[in-house]
Amino acid sequence: MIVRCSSEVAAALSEGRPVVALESTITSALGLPAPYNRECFDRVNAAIRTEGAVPALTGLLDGQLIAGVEAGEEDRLLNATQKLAERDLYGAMAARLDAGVSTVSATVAIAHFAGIRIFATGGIGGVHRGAEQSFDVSSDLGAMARHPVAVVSAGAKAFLDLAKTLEVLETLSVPVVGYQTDEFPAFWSRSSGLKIAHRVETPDAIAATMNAARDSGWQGGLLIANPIPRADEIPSAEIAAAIEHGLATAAAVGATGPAATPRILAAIAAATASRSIPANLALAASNASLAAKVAVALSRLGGVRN
Ligand code: PSU
Ligand code: MN
Repeated sequence: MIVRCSSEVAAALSEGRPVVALESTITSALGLPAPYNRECFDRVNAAIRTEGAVPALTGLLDGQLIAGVEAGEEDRLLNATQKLAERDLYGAMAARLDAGVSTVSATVAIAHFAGIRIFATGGIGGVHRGAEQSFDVSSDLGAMARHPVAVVSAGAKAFLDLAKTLEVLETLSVPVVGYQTDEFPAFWSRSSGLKIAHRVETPDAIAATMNAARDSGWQGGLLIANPIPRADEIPSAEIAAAIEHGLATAAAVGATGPAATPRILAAIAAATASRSIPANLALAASNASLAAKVAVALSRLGGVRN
């Protein structure tokens, strides 16, 4: 197999026990400032284990794609500074890159190759505002259409153009499933005003939807939209000013392409006096917990592998 699974992840997969893939960008300094990146990693892992599933941190070490870390490898990924989208993986493997962190697009690819069906993140990348000029559309969207992995996310980051993001997901035929919501969540806020068609109430219903897609021959993934817990949300009016500031800061320093998302996130954290960070940690833990419940349901239904 092209992916090196940790011994724990390999054993769980071969025995049909629940596994949840994780990206490593959000738990690096590109996603959250230290020490919150580690706190995020610890909380997400704990949330998955509490539900009885095994976390599989993805990324690249010594030129190898990995799913699950052995002792000592965790720090190498938390401290890595090279962001790898799906298309960056193959050059990094050939060049035997020391360490690189996986984005959502890279993670759905690695999870697919490893046979893991579900993945928890914070928020996916999507269509950037002004994409009609810049053409900046995250490869996360296309990757979700090409790899049979369900992504649990608190919607897409609210500094993106959420309406256009939903339009592109429709074009790509990626099913969007609202977990106990009729609305596409806006990452730090539960509400975006944008409706999604398919709503489910339970992790079992998510697993059933995934199995229906797989058994019908759909070769791509699904997006599971899980709003941030009520107690942790930042109302959209409050975050709106910080988002404008974040976008302006990134534009002023010329951060475009892959550099845009990390720069915007850092500026929003600064503009909210770090209030965006606990919200980010809470939604990541909540997504991990839901993904683990779905993994447990898949395991019970006998469909843990893709
Ligand atoms: N969500 C976060 N923090 C992040 C990201 C998402 O809260 O750092 C990362 C994810 O790895 C996502 C990536 O896949 O940003 C999207 O980057 P881009 O817009 O360059 O495709
Ligand atoms: Mn981009």
